[in-house]
Order: sequence, then structure tokens, then C-alpha cells
Amino acid sequence: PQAGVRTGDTVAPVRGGAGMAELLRLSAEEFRAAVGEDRLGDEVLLADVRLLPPLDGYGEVWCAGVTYERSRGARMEESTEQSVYDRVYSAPRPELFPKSPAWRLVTDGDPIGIRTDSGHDVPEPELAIVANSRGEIVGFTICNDVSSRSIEGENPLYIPQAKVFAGGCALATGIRPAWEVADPKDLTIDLVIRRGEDEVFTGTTSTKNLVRELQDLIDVLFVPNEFPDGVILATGTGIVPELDFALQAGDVVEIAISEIGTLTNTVAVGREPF
Ligand code: DO4
Ligand code: MG
Repeated sequence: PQAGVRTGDTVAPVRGGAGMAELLRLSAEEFRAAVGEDRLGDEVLLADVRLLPPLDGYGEVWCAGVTYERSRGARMEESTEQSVYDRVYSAPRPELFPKSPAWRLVTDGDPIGIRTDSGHDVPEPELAIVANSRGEIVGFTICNDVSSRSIEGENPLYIPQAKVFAGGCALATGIRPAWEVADPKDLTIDLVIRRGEDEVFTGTTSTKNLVRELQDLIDVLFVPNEFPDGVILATGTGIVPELDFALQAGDVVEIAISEIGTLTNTVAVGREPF
């Protein structure tokens, strides 16, 4: 596996065969230079490569939670413990939780998983920040923080089980470099869920509604932690279906974030052996 720069339907490898971990050990300035046109190898057709999630080595995905009013409202509706969600929305310290090591990620076109012991599951379409080992924001991608509402709603102490399971964390295949995104707090996030021929859910929001500052979230994450191969931090969902909607096997979940890209996955129940 190696990192490359995608343009249209071709991709050019970063010279020296660097993977994402190596790129995310560089400073933001060095990272930008490393993916510059003059540092790339020969282009190959996208059709001839397999695109992987944009994180490897010791990279980790973390998530922020309850960062949109809609998320606060939906959690208060589903939970037996409403006040924790109400308080964390406006507390100085954000909710941050570990979601996936690099090796457990899935990407565009792979199945996403829901648990056999859940029963009420939803996708969470989130803008995700890509930070290097120094805590500098170098890019953005899309994360689907697939979640069990029934397990989370039963007791907030069950959140790790509601959030971490096979196929529960999907990332888009690429990252959009930070210097190409004029205002990451002004992006449109769209979610469409298809069941057979039907669109069974559509929702839209803007990152304008995100109550936290992106660099603040990264700074809190880096206070006690090192991320030697970089980290991707999903910034929370602003789209939550009503309580009567639950994912089913075979549903196709499509997320689009303006200027960033798309992420499409089909739902599978339980884990598949590799
Ligand atoms: O507190 C539970 C998780 C919240 C979350 O994942 C979100 O708001 O996106
Ligand atoms: Mg989430």
C-alpha cells in the first residue's frame, strides 16, 4: 500500500512509496511539499488500483459527539440518561471517544456492519479532520460513525459497545488537502439511505451548525495523547433519523460532503470472516 495523489481517473504515487503514516509524520508544510506535482511518480489508472482508507500503521480514528443541536436532541430522546447529553453539548470539554484503529476500518464500497445484538442502528455522516503527528490539520475526509441507538440509549456506559464493532467505522477513500478547502465550517453534508428501489431516508445539514471549533477538538485530543502516525477525528453528526427509522441488511448508505467527496456502503449484519 502506498499514498498517491488522485486527479480525475488517475492516481500518481508519492515518490519513495510512502504510506499515510509516513506522510502524517511530516509537518504540514513538508506534507504539502511531499504531495506536490514535482514529487509524484507515474500516473496509473484508478481502475487498476484498489483504493484503501486514508490511514495506516498506528493511525487511529476518534470521534467527537454531541456537537450539533440535532445530535443533542436525538440522544436526549433515545437515552435513559438525558442530562449527560444536554450538559456535554455546552461543556468546555467536548465528548471524544476512540472509534477504530487503522486496521479495522472499511472504506468506500465495502460493507458496513451492524451488530446482531442491537436492533436499532443508524449511520452517522460526519466531516472528519485529518491531523498529523504534531496536531496540525492537513486535510479532511468523510467518516460514517455507524452506531447502535438501542445499546447507547440503554445506558451511556455502553457507548463503546454502541460504537466499536466490525464494519462500524467507514472512511472515504481519499482526503482533501486542507489548503484546498476554503471554509471547513461551511460545507454541506447529505445523507441518502436506499432500500431496494426506495429512498427510505434523506437528510442534510451544514458544518456551520457544528458548535465546536475544529482546531479546539484536535487540541483537546492531543493534550494527553501521542499519534505517531496521525489521527482522523470525526466531528459528530448533525443528521439523525427519527426514532422509527433503523438500518436493515442490504440498505445502501450514501454520504456526500461538498468539496470533500462521497462515501457509499451497503449494510451487513454481523461480522464476516476475513
Ligand atoms: O454520545 C454519543 C455519541 C455522539 C455522536 O457520535 C455524535 O454526536 O455524532
Ligand atoms: Mg457520531
